[in-house]
Amino acid sequence: MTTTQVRATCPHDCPDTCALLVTVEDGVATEVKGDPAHPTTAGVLCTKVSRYAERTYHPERLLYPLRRIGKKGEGKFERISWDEALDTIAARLTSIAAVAPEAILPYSYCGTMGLVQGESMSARFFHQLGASLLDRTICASAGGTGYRYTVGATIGTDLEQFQNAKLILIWGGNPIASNLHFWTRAQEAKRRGATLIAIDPYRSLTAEKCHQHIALLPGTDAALALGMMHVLIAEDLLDADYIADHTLGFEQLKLRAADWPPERVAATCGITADEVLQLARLYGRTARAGEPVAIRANYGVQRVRGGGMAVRNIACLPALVGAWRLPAGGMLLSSSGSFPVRRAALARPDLLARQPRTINMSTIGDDLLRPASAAFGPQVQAVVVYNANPLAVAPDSAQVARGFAREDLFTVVLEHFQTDTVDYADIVLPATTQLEHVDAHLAYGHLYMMANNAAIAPMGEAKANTEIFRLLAARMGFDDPCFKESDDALAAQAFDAGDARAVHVDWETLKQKGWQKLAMPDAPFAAGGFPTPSGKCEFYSAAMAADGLDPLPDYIAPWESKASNPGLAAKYPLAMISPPARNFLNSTFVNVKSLRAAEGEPHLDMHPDDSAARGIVHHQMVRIFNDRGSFVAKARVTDKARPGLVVGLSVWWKKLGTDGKNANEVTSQRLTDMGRAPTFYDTLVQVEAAPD
Ligand SMILES: Nc1nc2c(c(=O)[nH]1)N[C@H]1C(S)=C(S)[C@@H](COP(=O)(O)OP(=O)(O)OC[C@H]3O[C@@H](n4cnc5c(=O)[nH]c(N)nc54)[C@H](O)[C@@H]3O)O[C@H]1N2
Ligand SMILES: Nc1nc2c(c(=O)[nH]1)N[C@H]1C(S)=C(S)[C@@H](COP(=O)(O)OP(=O)(O)OC[C@H]3O[C@@H](n4cnc5c(=O)[nH]c(N)nc54)[C@H](O)[C@@H]3O)O[C@H]1N2
Ligand code: SF4
Ligand SMILES: [Mo]
Repeated sequence: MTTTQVRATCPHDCPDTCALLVTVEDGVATEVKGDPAHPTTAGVLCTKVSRYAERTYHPERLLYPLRRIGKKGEGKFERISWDEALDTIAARLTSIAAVAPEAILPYSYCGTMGLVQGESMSARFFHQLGASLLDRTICASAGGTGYRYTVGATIGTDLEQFQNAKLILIWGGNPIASNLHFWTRAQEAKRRGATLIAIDPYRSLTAEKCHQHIALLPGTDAALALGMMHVLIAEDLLDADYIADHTLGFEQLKLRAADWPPERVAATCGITADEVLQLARLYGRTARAGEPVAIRANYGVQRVRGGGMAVRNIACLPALVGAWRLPAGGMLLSSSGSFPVRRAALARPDLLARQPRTINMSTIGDDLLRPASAAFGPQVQAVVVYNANPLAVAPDSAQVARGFAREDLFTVVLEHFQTDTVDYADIVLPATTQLEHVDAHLAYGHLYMMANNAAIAPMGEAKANTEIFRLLAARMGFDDPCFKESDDALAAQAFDAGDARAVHVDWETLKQKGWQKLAMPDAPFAAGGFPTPSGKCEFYSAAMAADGLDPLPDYIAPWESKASNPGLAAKYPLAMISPPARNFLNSTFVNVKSLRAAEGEPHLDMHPDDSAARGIVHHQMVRIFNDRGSFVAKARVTDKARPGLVVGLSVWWKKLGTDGKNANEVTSQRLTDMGRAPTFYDTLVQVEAAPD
């Protein structure tokens, strides 16, 4: 027997991007574990990816190309050859492109975060074709935009510093579920005497283990941050030198913050004025004492109408108290902007003959149903889905299903499994998993460039995304040499080795070592140097003004809340959020039995006051509904949900849910203030006993 150990990288959409060691015995991956030598992975994987071999060898893996024989959505297919599949797709795309290439739409997100299996060969293919561009907004674009306006780039506190912080605000994140290797560091900080505070409408697994939990109403974080600014300024808990040297617009900010005394904030956020006051004081005084104060802001705050502004306001706080001076101070939203990635070399936008229109992935439901018009352009006639499961994850799911059910729409899906989206495909192509292909990765929660080696041969007739697009390009007569590049050649272009941050590591070395930390200063903004237009942390942003936004921190109320839309709230009085379940990764892993068993079934957590008012008891089946749709889940009566809030951990495959539906039946296609992102956690619903 030959046993080898292969260096790999977790491909999932998770900030931790763990270094993996895959044990391969006679060509079979027998164990996937965390690399003990990789500083942030430290030999530990989450439960999900410890099961990666189980997922890879799952008996329901798609192993052959398929053609639909049933109705759309029914999920009935027959096996066909690769030749037939590729010929069918090439013929159909060619004939659509002959009339209107923009009628073709790629739909992809982060099923793999790999730079190679993500937007490299696929992007080249769609650029050459002249297809519509996709605005990839479904996750992080609101917060990312708000952070960039303020700080300049998604660069923040190094994960490897958080154990040294004295105070950590875990703001809109549930790291025990979604950022495990940050949580390890937060716990170490706690052992060393740090205070941990969770800011979250829900008593998540994480909030439960923090010293304090501030359970504000969803979508009101921007007001809480303004209230903190108010107190910091009123009580002079500021770093005047840092403000003078490294920020822009303090005088205007002062006037704005004056409008937000703790009492007003308390009323807006549904918390007490004392909570606002004490939070600001602890933050300001700890910094004043020369101790590191850190904010781990996560994406929970930005899935609401004012999500961009919320992140922007939070991002002003570290500069006010000079927290950036210390390596363990400051803020981390995402570290992705630290990486010198050569996106254009990978995606080759220069192949575009002209600039096509852009379609927002977060409004795919409406856009698939939109007729041709001067404003919209041609009707969408073909969708090619890879690395994504829009039927389950996109908002306003019933509308998404109506779109994909269009008989005249040609749908191709590249997948590992027969997801809800695959059920609507005309042609299904079996894709390789991370164990079967090569890739290069950045991370959004740490600072290591990562390499993934193929550990095993492709399963069945599965092919890598890159190979599929290479083959399609050849069939369609795309003769630019870039369509012949191998995955290794693509991976070798992923990072700019000439950039000092990339420490000149070449791909061969990275592949062998598995990972390489970027050369970044310990405290990125200790001496200012913000990558904003002014070079300062911008409390006042001229760029925001130019983009039609309030240039100062502001509060933008949710689309759907008691305060902002009392008419709607009279009908649908409960705010619903649907954050990630611990054992799933978005909708990935829902079909892995052991992990689904750990989640049980779709639940809805609701406060005892809200259940009592509706005569609902613990473990009763309930129907959650609004004007957009409904889904059924099992009620859990618990004070983890604050009164007025219901929580349905997500994202379930619809067909593995209780009634063939999931939480996205009730979420809306309305977008955020910045970044054109979805507002998953900005949803009013009503709950009733489910009919038998
Ligand atoms: N196990 C697991 N891990 C994951 C994922 C997964 O599905 N499962 N998904 C991955 C992906 S793609 C992402 S983007 C990240 C997301 O993970 P996070 O960035 O942690 O964000 P969310 O999980 O959306 O929300 C985290 C917390 O925010 C709270 N929250 C909801 N609304 C608000 C609000 O208005 N204000 C505040 N302050 N808090 C709010 C929720 O109750 C939840 O506890 O996790 C990644 N990691
Ligand atoms: N209600 C609600 N909805 C949400 C969220 C929420 O919190 N609540 N979170 C949102 C967020 S943050 C995100 S990021 C999105 C995530 O949405 P998606 O990016 O669509 O994530 P997944 O649902 O995990 O689907 C990814 C699919 O890609 C496939 N895949 C993985 N690797 C490969 C590969 O190499 N090749 C191919 N062809 N396929 C591959 C997987 O099998 C999986 O089915 O969901 C969003 N939807
Ligand atoms: S999902 Fe996240 S925590 Fe789990 S192995 Fe992957 S990167 Fe690590
Ligand atoms: Mo995400």
